[in-house]
Amino acid sequence: MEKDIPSLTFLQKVFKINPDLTNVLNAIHISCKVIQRQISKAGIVGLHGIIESSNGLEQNASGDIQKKLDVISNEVMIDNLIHSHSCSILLSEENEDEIIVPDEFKGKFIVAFDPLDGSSNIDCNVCVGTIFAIYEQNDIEWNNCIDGDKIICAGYCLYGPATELVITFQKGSGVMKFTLDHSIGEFVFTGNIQIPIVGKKIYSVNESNCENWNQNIQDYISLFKIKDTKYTQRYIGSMVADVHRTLLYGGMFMYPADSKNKDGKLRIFYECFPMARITEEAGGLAITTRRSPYRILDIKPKKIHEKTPILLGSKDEVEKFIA
Ligand code: FDP
Repeated sequence: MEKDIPSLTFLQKVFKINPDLTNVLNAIHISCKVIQRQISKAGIVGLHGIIESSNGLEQNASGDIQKKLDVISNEVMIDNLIHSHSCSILLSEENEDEIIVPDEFKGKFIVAFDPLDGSSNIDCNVCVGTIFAIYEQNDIEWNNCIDGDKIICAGYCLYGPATELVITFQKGSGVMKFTLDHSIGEFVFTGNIQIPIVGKKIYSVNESNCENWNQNIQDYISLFKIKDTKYTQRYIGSMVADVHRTLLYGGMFMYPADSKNKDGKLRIFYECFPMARITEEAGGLAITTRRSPYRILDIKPKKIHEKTPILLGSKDEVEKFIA
């Protein structure tokens, strides 16, 4: 049965919480709508596949093969954020260096984003997402303003059976979920997210790497496979989708280091920081899986595309690793 009470739209809600951020979030949520449209028609208009040039396959700053939709999504985000007149610096997964917003469009916010995360899933119509974190530039050196605990807003948009935008603001603001209502073309508020205390028993990791893991990671994962503990494994291979499930159902998601990828695979500024901030705000934990684990948000990254091993999810599951 359809409910007839109108829900607050994304911008109405955002404006109430932090009016200062309205322009930036307007740019982000419009970008998400555009990206969603591009994804949904990609198979029809030939937007699947990778970018090939005379030099061979195009790669982004992190060495990933670029898909057509990676490039389109990046352009959409950059264009909308620059024209919001509210940003000073943009850090994108797809760009080697920081993007300095021209003076005539300059504002005070720094936005770090992955325009299309999980894009290796795109051609087979599996969930992908956009991830972002916003900081205020209050120092001339932009990297002095970027710190896990200085995030003023973090969120992601999941392009799945429904398009959902999940966002959090300052500590204590909670994690809000908005769903794109195609009948009105708006994201409407569909509830707050809190990781369930007694969640489903799910572990999520790319186990094909297990031979290359350190012993501590192997020991931890083996806890989920003990007979009769009733754990099940779910791994989509799109961080946004795997984290979204973890927030809603409970359990854990990890991308640890291995002998080939000493720092894991996921990037700090635009993947791990925003997801860690959201997870903590939803009542969970997000840590590195180094020998002495510590909070993701306490990492002090030095380079834009720096990576870290990560474990996040329900407190009890993450605490098993710490123990
Ligand atoms: P993708 O390469 O498809 O863009 O950071 C990128 C990411 O996806 C994450 O979204 C995902 O969690 C991870 O890589 C999957 O990596 P594996 O294929 O190595 O499991």
